[in-house]
Amino acid sequence: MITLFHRPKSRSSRFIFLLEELEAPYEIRIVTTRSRDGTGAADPANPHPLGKVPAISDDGVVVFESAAIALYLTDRFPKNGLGPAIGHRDRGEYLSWLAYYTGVLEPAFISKFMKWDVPRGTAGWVGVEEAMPIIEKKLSEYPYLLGDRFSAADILYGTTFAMFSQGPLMPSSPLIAEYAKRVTARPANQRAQQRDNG
Ligand SMILES: N[C@@H](CCC(=O)N[C@@H](CS)C(=O)NCC(=O)O)C(=O)O
Repeated sequence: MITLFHRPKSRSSRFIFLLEELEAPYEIRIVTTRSRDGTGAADPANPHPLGKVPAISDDGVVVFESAAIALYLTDRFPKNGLGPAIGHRDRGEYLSWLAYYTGVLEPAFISKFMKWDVPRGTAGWVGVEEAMPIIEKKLSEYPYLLGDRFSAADILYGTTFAMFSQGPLMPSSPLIAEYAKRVTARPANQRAQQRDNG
């Protein structure tokens, strides 16, 4: 049984979406986290070493960091094909998009939000204007990041774009808006939203 350590309307919400897609047995444990305004506190019940969400426990095996959790869960529950297995041709692209999400895309958005210039050649990531076109190129040719196949990578990207595409952090793109809609309209996400409060 998977326990998801979760705070409503946070980065852990999309793991309810993923667990629903996977038809995995899971329970949700709501925890507190620190907030940007300095209020709130890390919850001693949360096994995440930084007190953040998401974290999961699989009968005591703890996994934290969104990309790692996505990979762990799609390997662990392969039935619905949400992640290509080891040896499958799409596996390399899948791992690349998962790592790109946390290693490049999130830092790019935060850099823009903070109005930091990304020191090209020093930072391991790039600015949003450079990070987005490779995603847009893929999605101009295919419905999903792995082509015709929906995967857990789309859950990370699609939910993030659904959140940011209306705001100033992302260049406006009908293609990305359509993709975000395609991902978030899935029935598993509708079920997930109903469970977001626990
Ligand atoms: N790199 C982490 C980021 C997790 C994260 O920052 N989560 C936020 C909620 S959206 C959080 O728990 N913030 C509380 C804190 O920073 O202590 C991941 O992708 O899983």
